[in-house]
Amino acid sequence: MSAVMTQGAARSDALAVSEDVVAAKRLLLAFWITGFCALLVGISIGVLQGANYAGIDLYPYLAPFLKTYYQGLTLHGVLNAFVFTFFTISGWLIYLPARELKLRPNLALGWFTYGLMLLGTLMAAYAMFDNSSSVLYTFYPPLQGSPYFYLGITLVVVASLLPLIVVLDLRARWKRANPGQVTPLVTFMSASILLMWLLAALGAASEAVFLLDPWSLGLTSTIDPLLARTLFWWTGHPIVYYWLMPGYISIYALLPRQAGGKLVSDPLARLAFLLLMVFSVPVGTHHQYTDPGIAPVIKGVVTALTLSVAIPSLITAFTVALSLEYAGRRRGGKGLMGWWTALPWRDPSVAAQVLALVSFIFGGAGGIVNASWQLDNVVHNTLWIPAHFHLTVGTMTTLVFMGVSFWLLPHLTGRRLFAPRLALASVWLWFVGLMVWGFAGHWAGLDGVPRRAWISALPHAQYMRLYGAVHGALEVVGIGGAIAGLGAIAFFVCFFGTLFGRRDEQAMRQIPFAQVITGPEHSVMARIAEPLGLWTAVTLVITLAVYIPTLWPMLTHPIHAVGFHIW
Ligand code: HAS
Ligand code: CU
Repeated sequence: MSAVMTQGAARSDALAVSEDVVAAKRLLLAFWITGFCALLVGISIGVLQGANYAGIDLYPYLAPFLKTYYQGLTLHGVLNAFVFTFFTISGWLIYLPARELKLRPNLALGWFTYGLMLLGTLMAAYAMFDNSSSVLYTFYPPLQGSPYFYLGITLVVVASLLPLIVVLDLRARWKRANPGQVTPLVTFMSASILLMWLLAALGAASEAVFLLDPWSLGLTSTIDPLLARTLFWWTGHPIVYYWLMPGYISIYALLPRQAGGKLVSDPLARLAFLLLMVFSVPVGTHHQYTDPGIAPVIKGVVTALTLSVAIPSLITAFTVALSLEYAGRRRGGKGLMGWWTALPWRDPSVAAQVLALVSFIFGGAGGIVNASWQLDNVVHNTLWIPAHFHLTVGTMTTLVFMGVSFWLLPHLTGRRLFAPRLALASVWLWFVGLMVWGFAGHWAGLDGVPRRAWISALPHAQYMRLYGAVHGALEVVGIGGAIAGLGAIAFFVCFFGTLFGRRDEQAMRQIPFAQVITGPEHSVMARIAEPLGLWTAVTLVITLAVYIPTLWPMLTHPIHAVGFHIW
């Protein structure tokens, strides 16, 4: 399919020289290892969060490293949701298109991206570990953190935009050599993710540069919390698709091959990515249904647009399910569900990704509840919301990338996957742990247990008076977190065991680019999706049409709040 190299590509461009491949692999490995090291620290703290809800306060034992639950929660959110994702996704989105097109990526820019991201991460980490910036991963003002935190996050976001230049350059070179042809699928997907992310990042980048950075440096004395929140969510919603879609690349373009089949439709995959791009950027204010100062008509429009975002995921559900069914039947599966059991469940990489899809059915269903303005009033700011996002970013992003690691690390290092059975156990433990925590968290949320609350620090009698009725569900939250924690330990044993394990060139797997049943060659859909610049402009227009009336009253009636440090 799209992995076919062009005859006409300039010789100097071709990635045929194995040194270039080695250099590209080294770059991705650096991104991947750094991202997973952040995840390791982030997950370790996650177990404490689960215990907190079960009524067990472990923080007093962790002084002086961690002083409060809120410091732990800030580290947990920032390391998992930003650092892990930004590093792994940036490396992934540079490497895969380069290999698909067989072109040399701009490695200097790739390493510059890595360096800038690392610098930003170290600055933010310093500010989180010294407890000067326990402002949680949404950093809502007027909670105030140190300049290191905001400037660090600013650098990380700026760095995450640079892979766009690398991918657009690869695509342009390929198109020059292949006039009139549509972009190969993985490169199309990577470019659309990064273009969407460019528009998405405008919100948080403006919040950082115009509001948070000058305020934390003392150049301004007050801040507008509503304006800051709105700019944050401009980015904060589409960022979830920036986390989701790189996993979708694996689900669409690699998993069918790993499962023993083919992707049923390349044009449908393009349609899904196009819709995700167009619908995801304008809808950030669905995180602000309960905020004052946003007109009800805007909240209504955003509800409709948000529900539209589910369409590309439903397209994904059916396209991917059919591709998996095709794989299962080729492997001899018979009857209504025989294909399901015939999938290669012993392959930890396949199992991880299919289990991630299963959990995403529940994560996505919860998202549709959140999107519905009236229903969101019941669940907003309760434990339901973290339950929702542990069944989305905690699985569709994290579990898919865990599964990818099982072929990617041998591919990058030439070392054999360490303890494949333990790897399989790790993905099951992660899946079961997060499903248990997810169900119990949804339940406790419906019973009104707040999110982000240090409830285990309450005197026991008060804890029981407030949460006694739902204590059973809260204990299950803690148990789910502990099971997932065991899965993480098993996973990291395999991860580092592979990195430092036995060299085995035989184990060095190829990238499993899948073949397709229906390709893009004669597809009208593929042609419609191809002008990504045009679709970026359309998305910008829709985004501005929603955000200009949202932001205008805020800009003309500013709020001046002084900052405060707590915890
Ligand atoms: Fe969300 C809050 C709405 C998807 C992450 N979301 C959050 C937060 C995070 C997050 C982190 O409208 C909390 C932010 C905070 O801290 O305050 N979300 C949605 C909707 C979707 C959605 C409509 N969210 C995600 C994804 C995330 C993510 C993806 C991360 C990666 N979310 C909201 C809303 C809020 C929210 C409100 C604010 C709530 C509030 O009150 O604060 C949709 O995109 C979901 C569509 C998905 C589906 C599922 C499709 C199923 C598939 C699997 C198929 C299975 C197969 C296997 C093929 C409709 C693709 C075969 C199996 C067989 C058995 C055959
Ligand atoms: Cu959202």
